[in-house]
Amino acid sequence: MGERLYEALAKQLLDARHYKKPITCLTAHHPELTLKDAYAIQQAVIQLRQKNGEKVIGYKMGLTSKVKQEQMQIATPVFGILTDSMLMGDTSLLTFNHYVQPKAEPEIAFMIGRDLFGDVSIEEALDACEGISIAIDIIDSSYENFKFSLVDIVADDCSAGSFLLHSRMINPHRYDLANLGVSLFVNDQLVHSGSSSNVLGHPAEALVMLVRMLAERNEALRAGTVVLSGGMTAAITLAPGAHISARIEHLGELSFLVEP
Ligand code: OOG
Ligand code: MG
Repeated sequence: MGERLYEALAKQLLDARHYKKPITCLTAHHPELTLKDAYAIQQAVIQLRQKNGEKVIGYKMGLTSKVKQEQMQIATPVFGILTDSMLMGDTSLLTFNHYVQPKAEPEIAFMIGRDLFGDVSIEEALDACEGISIAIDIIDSSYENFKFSLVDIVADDCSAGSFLLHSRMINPHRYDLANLGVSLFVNDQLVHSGSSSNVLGHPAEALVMLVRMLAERNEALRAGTVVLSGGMTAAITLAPGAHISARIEHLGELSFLVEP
């Protein structure tokens, strides 16, 4: 596999998002693609975004909980890369036609205050955090019907669409994060509930796992980046006019409106 093919496939993925025209999975045409190729295509997607002026600000972990793994039928945790254009501002109004097929899921965000590298414990990972907050991951997919294989999802930057962060950061040691109640509401109706323990037994395990995955490429997780834990409930499909809100015990509530 060469750089040229990675870039051509990355362009197809970004065009699908841009023109709101989902494509068939890359692996349907290129069954030979490996997971390593998939991360290289993801890199190419990010490089194209950077050429458009976007800046990398963090990472998202994906498929870190059983509920998400079962919903997507893929049991391997993965990571994607977040850019500044994905961070939703304070308006909390989501423009539906900016997305192909958006969905939302509650997550925990970790704000990294010190570089992390290699094998770290949960305690070391949390010590390196400046703060944590409740987040909502707005996933979107370049693929028809939001259906894909492991290789396809990694190439598509882990379905990164947008994300919301609560402005209130909490000291990561203030509460035991292992078992916080999580709820997701649509128009004030409870749709999904779960626990922070759904993410790998403890949400900071997602951070530990990311640091290990980056170390395999000889990269550190840098201070100043933000990391999303991965969804703690199944995702919900967004429809125009829907009011979505997520609550995590102790961390607060975050909500947005899908433009009618
Ligand atoms: C894959 C992205 C996974 C998560 O939190 O598990 C993800 C998908 O469900 O489209 O963001
Ligand atoms: Mg997610």
